[in-house]
Amino acid sequence: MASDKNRKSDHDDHAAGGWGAVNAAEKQLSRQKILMKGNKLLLSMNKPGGFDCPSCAWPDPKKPKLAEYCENGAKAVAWEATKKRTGPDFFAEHTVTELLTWSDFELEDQGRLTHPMGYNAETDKYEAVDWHTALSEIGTFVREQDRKRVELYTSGRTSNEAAFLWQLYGRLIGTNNFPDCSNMCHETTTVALPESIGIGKGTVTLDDWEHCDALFIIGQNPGTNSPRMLSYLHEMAMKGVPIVSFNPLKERGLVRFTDPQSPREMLTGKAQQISSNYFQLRTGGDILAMQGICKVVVEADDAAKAAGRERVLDVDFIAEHTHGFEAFADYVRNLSWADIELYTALTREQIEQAGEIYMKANNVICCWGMGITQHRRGGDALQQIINMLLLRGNMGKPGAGACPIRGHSNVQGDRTVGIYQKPKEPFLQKMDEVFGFENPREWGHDTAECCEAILRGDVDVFLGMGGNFFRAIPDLDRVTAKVKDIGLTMHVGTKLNRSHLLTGKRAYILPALGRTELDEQECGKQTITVEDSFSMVHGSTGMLKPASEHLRSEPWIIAGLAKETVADRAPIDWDGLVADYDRIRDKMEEVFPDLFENFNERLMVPGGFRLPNGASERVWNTPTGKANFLFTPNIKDSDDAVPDSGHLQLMTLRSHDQFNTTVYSLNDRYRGIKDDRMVVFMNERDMEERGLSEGDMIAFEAAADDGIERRVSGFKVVRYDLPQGCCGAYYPETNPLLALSHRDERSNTPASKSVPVKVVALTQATPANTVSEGAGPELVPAE
Ligand SMILES: Nc1nc2c(c(=O)[nH]1)N[C@H]1C(S)=C(S)[C@@H](COP(=O)(O)OP(=O)(O)OC[C@H]3O[C@@H](n4cnc5c(=O)[nH]c(N)nc54)[C@H](O)[C@@H]3O)O[C@H]1N2
Ligand SMILES: Nc1nc2c(c(=O)[nH]1)N[C@H]1C(S)=C(S)[C@@H](COP(=O)(O)OP(=O)(O)OC[C@H]3O[C@@H](n4cnc5c(=O)[nH]c(N)nc54)[C@H](O)[C@@H]3O)O[C@H]1N2
Ligand SMILES: [Mo]
Repeated sequence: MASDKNRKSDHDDHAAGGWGAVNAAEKQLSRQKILMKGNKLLLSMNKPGGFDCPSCAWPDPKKPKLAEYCENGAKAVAWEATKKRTGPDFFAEHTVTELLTWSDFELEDQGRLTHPMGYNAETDKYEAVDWHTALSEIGTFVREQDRKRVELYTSGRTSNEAAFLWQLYGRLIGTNNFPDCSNMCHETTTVALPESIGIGKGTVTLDDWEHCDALFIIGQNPGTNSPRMLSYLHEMAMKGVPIVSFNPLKERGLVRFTDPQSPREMLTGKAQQISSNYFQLRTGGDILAMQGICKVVVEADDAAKAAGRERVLDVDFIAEHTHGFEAFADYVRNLSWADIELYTALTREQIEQAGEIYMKANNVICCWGMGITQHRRGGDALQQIINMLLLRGNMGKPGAGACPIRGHSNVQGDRTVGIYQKPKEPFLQKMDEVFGFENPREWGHDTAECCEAILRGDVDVFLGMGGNFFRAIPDLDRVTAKVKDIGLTMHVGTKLNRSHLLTGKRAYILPALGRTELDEQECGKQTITVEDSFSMVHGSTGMLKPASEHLRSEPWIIAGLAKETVADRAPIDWDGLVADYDRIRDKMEEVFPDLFENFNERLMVPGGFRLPNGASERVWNTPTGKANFLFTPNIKDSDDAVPDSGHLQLMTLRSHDQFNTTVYSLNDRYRGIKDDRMVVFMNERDMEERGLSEGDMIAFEAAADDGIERRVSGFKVVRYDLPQGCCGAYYPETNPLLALSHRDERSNTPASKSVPVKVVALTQATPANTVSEGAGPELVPAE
């Protein structure tokens, strides 16, 4: 048997948080040469007048604690505030071809970008260019292209102000091609939730969290991805509020947590149990798990009704506020327990237990994340969560509701202010009116469609506002092989990443100010705004000296591009808008009068102001005028998540030490992994069936139905506690395995949590520290 150094040993089960979290945060800060003690920077995070944490989209409380940040927020800030620099000297030393052999971690670890850079194909190197040259070369090129062959990508750290200008710029070019990170993330929510309740956003606020008496967390890993949520979970658990988790993996933060902000727990080493019930279901089993709970509730109500006891369903709510109840109730009554057990890998008793907790509670909140949205039938799964809530009127009353936990700190806001490939007519009319030009009406591309256009050779310009598109997308190898055919690629970023190195015929990297940095424009210090997962909008003001004098803010860069590309298409005072962001917000208020009334006055309200949210007031903006019980009468999950199908369902996961494609270190502390990202988490029986032992090396072969071979190699087997039929490995190393066509039926969101794969044993062991590349060293398949 090969080395078992990555083995998740059974006693390696410390609580989440605690000193481990403090030490890890400190280590990252010192790695980036930032002092932790009394650090003013961290203390200003998530406070009125301070800056919004660039990491996740968890809301800020009205009365923040002295230190309102978490381990991973501290890492994100350290990452941005690093003293390391990636300047022209660095680029002079390395060709792009050479840099492409570096790992994601090594690239970003070079530090902050300092100068605008243009690619020189002859030397295969990036060279410094001045801003004026860069902007005018890009602008001149863009204006000469067919507008339908221009793509504008947005990543979710972009502020409302920048995103609003970005969509204006794109529409002035004449396109609605706005692929967006959200298209790989919560797009499922954005599309499927309105069908149910008339709005694509969550319905709860932090106040509701304080009044809820049972919480369901489905397919979301707060301990790593929104650690500030853990303090709330901790408080609820201490009060005895049941917390019910549905997740194939026993995620540490959902099991036990030591609150680093509690001196008692830190001193005594005591940890609070978080989940009262943990259901390790099969990937993609959520549709039937939720329907199983609904079956329990409906049948309990049938019995109560027959016996003349108090009803279990909220019959008044169902009658007044919902549509489609009878059909749904009949459907779940007729589901067989054998099917439910087969598809969920849970027992009838477990589902009944969850149902009992649900029925006992008066106010229930359901949270969900990527474990729900990233499936072929993700939208269906989400609608079953809503059905469950509707049965007992858990929507639009204090302490209850739907709570999708968004990813990037402003991904929700970007969509609110117009980053959308399918804009609605009233919005376009307002845009026409306010900016004095005819906005394009034809729908544009989302991320999947943009990738398809690249594959067809139909893209001439790719403009990236943040993010790492060519690393985050599905079908990675196929799409990235085509980037060289694109006429021009441009990325606005803060650190060097792989997307910057996958160059079109011309290529530019434009360095931007980060969230933590002081943004000085003609009229003084500027504030930007963001919207969190709870639809709260608030200001964020950077405070650090910028990493380089050549950095520019995203609004400044967009205005610069617009002046060079589309100055003649509408009478817009770009310089005036950038001189004072209040003027950008005034324009946003004109375009969205219902959302942003008195925007500039309200942006500094502690905790932010809330955007209107119909469903939370039981106003249902759906075609029926009611909340809809929706389901697809098809029991077979199109993800084929049944055992014995010969392949496994691969979940592509985040480690505790990464932010999407940004890798902070090769460790995943909560899952017991050290110094390696090329691992696969497998069930013991699945290992046995394939003759695999811990430490063996494997390759993944995708089992897609389009006849195209997709393979990545060099993953080390780790025995792990997860249901048979599923396995897990890290994203983005596994992204070449995802067929573009393997996506949520409604929203095109890549089904990254149920990738059908064959696991092929390799004969020879590799060194432990395989670089975190898509394809590791190629080994010979075992006979
Ligand atoms: N530190 C850190 N914070 C982050 C990020 C980061 O990478 N690092 N990313 C940000 C972004 S953009 C996003 S979208 C969020 C992502 O945050 P999450 O929504 O938590 O996303 P993931 O970690 O991808 O996966 C969520 C969980 O789903 C479980 N899961 C997988 N398949 C299934 C399934 O079929 N059913 C169920 N019930 N569960 C399943 C996995 O085991 C995992 O625990 O976090 C944001 N915050
Ligand atoms: N297989 C698989 N694929 C996935 C996922 C998965 O779970 N599995 N998750 C998907 C999800 S949920 C998402 S959201 C996407 C993420 O996709 P992206 O949003 O495209 O990727 P990030 O890794 O968040 O982007 C990191 C880069 O952003 C830049 N950056 C950071 N801060 C700033 C800033 O302030 N301004 C600017 N201009 N640039 C900045 C830096 O250069 C950094 O390298 O990936 C998706 N892809
Ligand atoms: Mo995301």
